[in-house]
Amino acid sequence: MKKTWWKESVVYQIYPRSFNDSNNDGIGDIQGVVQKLDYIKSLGIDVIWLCPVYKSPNDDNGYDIADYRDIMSEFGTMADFDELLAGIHKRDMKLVMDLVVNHSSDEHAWFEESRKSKDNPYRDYYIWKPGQNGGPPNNWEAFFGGSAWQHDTATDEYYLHLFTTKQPDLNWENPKVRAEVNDIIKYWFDKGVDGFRMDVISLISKREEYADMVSPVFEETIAKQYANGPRIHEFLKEMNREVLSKFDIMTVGEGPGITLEHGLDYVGEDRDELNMVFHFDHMFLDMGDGGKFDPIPYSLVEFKDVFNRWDEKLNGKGWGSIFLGNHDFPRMVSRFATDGKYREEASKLLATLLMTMRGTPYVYQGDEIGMSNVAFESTEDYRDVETLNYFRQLEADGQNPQDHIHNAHQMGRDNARTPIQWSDDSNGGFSDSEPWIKVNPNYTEINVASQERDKRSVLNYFRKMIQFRKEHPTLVYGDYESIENDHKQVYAYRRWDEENEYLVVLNFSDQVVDFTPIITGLELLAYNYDDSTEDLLMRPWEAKVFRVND
Ligand code: TEU
Ligand code: CA
Repeated sequence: MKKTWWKESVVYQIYPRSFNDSNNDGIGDIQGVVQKLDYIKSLGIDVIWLCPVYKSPNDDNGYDIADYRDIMSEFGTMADFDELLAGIHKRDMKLVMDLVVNHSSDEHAWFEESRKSKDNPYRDYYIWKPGQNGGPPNNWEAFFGGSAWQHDTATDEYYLHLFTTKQPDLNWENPKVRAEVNDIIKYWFDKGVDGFRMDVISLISKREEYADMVSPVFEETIAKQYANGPRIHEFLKEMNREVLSKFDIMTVGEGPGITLEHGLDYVGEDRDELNMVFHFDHMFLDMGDGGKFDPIPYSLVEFKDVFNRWDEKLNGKGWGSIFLGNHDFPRMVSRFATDGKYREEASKLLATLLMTMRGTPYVYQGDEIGMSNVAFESTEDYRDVETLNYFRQLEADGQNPQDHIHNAHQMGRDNARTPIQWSDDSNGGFSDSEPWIKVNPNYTEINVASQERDKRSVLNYFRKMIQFRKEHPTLVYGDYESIENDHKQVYAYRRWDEENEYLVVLNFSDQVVDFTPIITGLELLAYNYDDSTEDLLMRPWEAKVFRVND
């Protein structure tokens, strides 16, 4: 595979609203990130992915953009942004922005024009349809509940919004829209930005027949009717040709519906589309037919299968991204491991996984200190529009949302959006004022300051493993093969090239497991307990990385 910087990088994702508040108004901001650049650098991070900081009315925390060339006033100014970018580059890191162009805000000037009249020059920037039988044009549902169509009185037509009513979908069939998007991308590249994470890019090409949803399972509707539309690859190739290919940047497309079947179409090295995608195969394992708030159990074997199948599919042909959490999902340690007695060991085990797989690792803010899910007592404490819509829907169905709050505890997006726990000061050192969302009460126990002082902390283990990946390039480019696939507690895999071979053994359980693979000549290089031995009697959530000598 071609060698390039973004394959060798470790990415750190910042959700700015929850990262660090520099002016004590309770909301994280750009200067808050500037203040922490040395901290991020100290982790060994190469690339920062910054979630949206553009002007936005914040219906979906910045994923509803009102001006693609301006900064959200709560976050600061363009001068703050320029300072941030310079500070990142000065430290030899790169900055990737979020590109949210499946939809804009309904407060974007384009939409304000578009809704005025049927012959407005911006009408075709969005997707408008007449109603049918006194209702919406079809039965499509939005990701966050309710119809995906909103009636607008000015012209008595409906507009499509796959997310909230304040996130109207852009009409990519219109070449003017595509040219606008290319201009936006170019604007940020000209400023020196190093790439884009592309929000729900899998959804931009619509199936023009707008046929009714047939499956009661939303995940199937996404895959068959919303995602991977007929012109998606034409659009991405055009974007690549017009702008992406002219800069030394990285791209990672996010996408519900990007399954194994479609992955390579987006990232194949011969495709000239995107560098990487975030697929959701492991992120949807614990979701039942009713979606995220209908959680179901899953097994380690299924989890391993996802990674195995994707690695095999991309092998030699395209590059993967390795992530276990982001701002849309629960905390990785609570979800894929355990946040009980073994929370620290488990966080370190997941760090070991992230840094030893093939593909670019993405670390979500706070995971480097082992932050865990939060269980707010009251529905009033929740802020995320998806969770709030879920509560509203329950109420509309005659139920008491409070009786279902455990689903928000387990699956809600706010789990990942509580403020970063910098210290045991009030509000976790995030802000002097009351934060926009409550701090996880465990900040007195889990915080950056105390972990800085403890050389055995999760934080220092993350640093060590990031360093470890860099010292062993075989972990970046080498082959991957999982062994003992049917083992229910242990995830073990080999990584190798012509010169080196490694074996990674991860005990995903609360039990001691006697794991005896057929491999000999093992030399222990890294481990997550304070001391360790070469044997494979794996303690709970123990992780070991060996060199395999022949
Ligand atoms: O997320 C897209 C997406 O598919 C998520 O909505 C995810 O499926 C959901 O959280 C799981 O229930 C992106 C952004 O990451 C998210 O924050 C935005 O809300 C969304 O797009 C709309 O822009
Ligand atoms: Ca602030």
